[in-house]
Amino acid sequence: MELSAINARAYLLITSARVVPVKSAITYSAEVSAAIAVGGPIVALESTIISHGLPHPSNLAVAIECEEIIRGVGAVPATIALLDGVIHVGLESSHLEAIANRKDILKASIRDLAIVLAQGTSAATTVAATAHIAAIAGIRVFATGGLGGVHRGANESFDESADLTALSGLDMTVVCAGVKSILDVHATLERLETLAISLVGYQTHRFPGFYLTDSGFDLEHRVDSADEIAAIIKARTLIGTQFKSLIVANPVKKEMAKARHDQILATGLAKAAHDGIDGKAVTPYLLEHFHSTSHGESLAINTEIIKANCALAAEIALALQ
Ligand code: PSU
Ligand code: MN
Repeated sequence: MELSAINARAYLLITSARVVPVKSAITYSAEVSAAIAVGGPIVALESTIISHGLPHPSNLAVAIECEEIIRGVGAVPATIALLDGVIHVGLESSHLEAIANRKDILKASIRDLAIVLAQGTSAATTVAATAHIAAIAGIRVFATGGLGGVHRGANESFDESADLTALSGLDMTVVCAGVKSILDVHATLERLETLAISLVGYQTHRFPGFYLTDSGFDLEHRVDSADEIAAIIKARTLIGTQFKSLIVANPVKKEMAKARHDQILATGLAKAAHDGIDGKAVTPYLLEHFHSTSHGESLAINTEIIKANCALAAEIALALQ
């Protein structure tokens, strides 16, 4: 048996020893189950970016385009979400429409998954929850826009995304454009180090800042090709560090003007504080502020980011074959 299959199984056993399946196991889309059957390349995609990260109605078009890009490279997209109490790995078009359009879609992190399942409700999955489900399904490559991280003022609010702790315990390679500047980037980098999450820059030595190609922080490691990343993923299993995720930071090509970015961010943070936005509402609130204030510029950049990350993740999944 291949090592990755053993790892996926071990993870499933640990999980099932503690959690009693409530309503159903995972439901796979036709193309994902076909790919699993032959061990083909699969890329996991999160759904919170669709329901809570991108404005309606562009969200559905972007989600469809991302899946098409992955297919174009020769891999299979597996967008993950919970619909009416069922875990889906790979969404058929009606499911994708439901996530993009329905008003009752919750934002689920790992701790919410069992509750959503048991109560038969519907939720999009964050990076943390998506990576958790993808790992159970044996998928090891995941594309997203930006990771969650340590929020500004976290020394008082304690607001640190569960994305970080989740990724510190999963065999996953996550392609992202760094973390958004809405966060405390320096603190996030420190937490990634503490949590032993590997971090490489794709064709860069600088940590990307989502809307900006450079967040202002150096990266120790740079890679230049999908093959190089695949070699790192394989080396992880040799040294037993595969259960700490690998983050591939892929900077956006055409960034937002820095002054404009900083101004929108400052007004967004002030508005969020004034409106008393707290907890899991903070990230969607600030993203929405960027989208409405920049008159489409942040949406265009966000779209470019996720498309580029999907393409690179698909290349990595292929290189792992
Ligand atoms: N970054 C984006 N768009 C998003 C998110 C992050 O560019 O929609 C979402 C992801 O699903 C991520 C989540 O896992 O926000 C983090 O939320 P929180 O800060 O509440 O953990
Ligand atoms: Mn939070």
